[in-house]
Amino acid sequence: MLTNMTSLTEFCIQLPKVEAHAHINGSLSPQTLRELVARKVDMNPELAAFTIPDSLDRIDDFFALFKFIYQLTDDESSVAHATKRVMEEFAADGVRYLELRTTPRANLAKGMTKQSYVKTVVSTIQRDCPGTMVTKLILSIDRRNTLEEAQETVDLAIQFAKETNMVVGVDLCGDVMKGSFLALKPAFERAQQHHFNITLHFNEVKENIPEAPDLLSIHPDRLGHATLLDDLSRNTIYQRNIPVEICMTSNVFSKTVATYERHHVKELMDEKHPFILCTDDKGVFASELSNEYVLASKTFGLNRERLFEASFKAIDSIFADQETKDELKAIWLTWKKDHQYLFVE
Ligand code: 6MZ
Repeated sequence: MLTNMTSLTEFCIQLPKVEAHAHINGSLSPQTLRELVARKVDMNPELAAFTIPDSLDRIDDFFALFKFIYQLTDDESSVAHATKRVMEEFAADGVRYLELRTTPRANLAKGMTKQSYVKTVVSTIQRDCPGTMVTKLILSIDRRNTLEEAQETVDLAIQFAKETNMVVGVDLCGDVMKGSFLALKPAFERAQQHHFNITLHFNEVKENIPEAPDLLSIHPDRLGHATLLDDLSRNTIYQRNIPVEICMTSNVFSKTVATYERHHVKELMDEKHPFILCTDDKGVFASELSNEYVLASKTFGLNRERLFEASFKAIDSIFADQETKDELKAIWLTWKKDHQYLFVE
């Protein structure tokens, strides 16, 4: 009898995958954090004491972690190192198409402007992206930004999209309890006029529900999380077939979803609604993308065929043209043909 000795974990690592929701500074592995600390500990010994907690009481505690992490990526060379490592780790985990996202950040004391921050990320992608993977960039607008700051991010997206073909979208992220989307809406509308795809962190906590109609009013191309859906949001998302970026570990870790079993991806799967399994912040939440597939499999009983299907269908929701999607689909199908033995369970 044909038996398959490949574990589910190994299968999920080998499976070609799309990662579409990964914040650079949240994706720094313990090893990368150690490397970044080592570069700065002489100047700032306090950095050596920092550790990522095992769990968080509330999502608010998550945003506070970046006060530390941002000290490690406060100059261009550290940003380059972080970006390189994040790409290498995703590629080693079987990611074939990566949309990284990051919030342009300045630190004038070290000569870093928002523009040089983005330039550093873009040129690191150009120089160091592993050959097995394509990497694109989404620029994030933080909910705490002023409209002027948000417009500056759109300016950078326009500039770097012209200079390279790398910037494919604009995101709304940041502390879920702060800021207002309406104040930033003109920046997103301008990004759309320049043909950028838009993804918005959506309804992570119940306090976000009242502004959901404003977010949906700009017709986003994808939504991040979409954890708590009131009827209006649910109907709109289903009617417009808006793909959802799903981050199971992130949601359970930061307590916006009670348990894996109760995760809303189940409803999306039942409704055959488009979704992409993603990590969000694989460093903070200690979960590689392959692990998100393992979790989905174990929690909802998905066999290897269904895992392949989830990964394959995700290609339809990436921020790329049809030609790129078709090329990726061909890679996925060839991989499947060559690895049929891995599907025997
Ligand atoms: C909202 C999040 C997030 O941009 O500096 N970020 N925003 N919800 C989430 N879910 C838990 N996870 C990460 O990466 C870090 C930034 O990404 C946003 C936060 O604004 C955080 O400061 P970059 O590379």
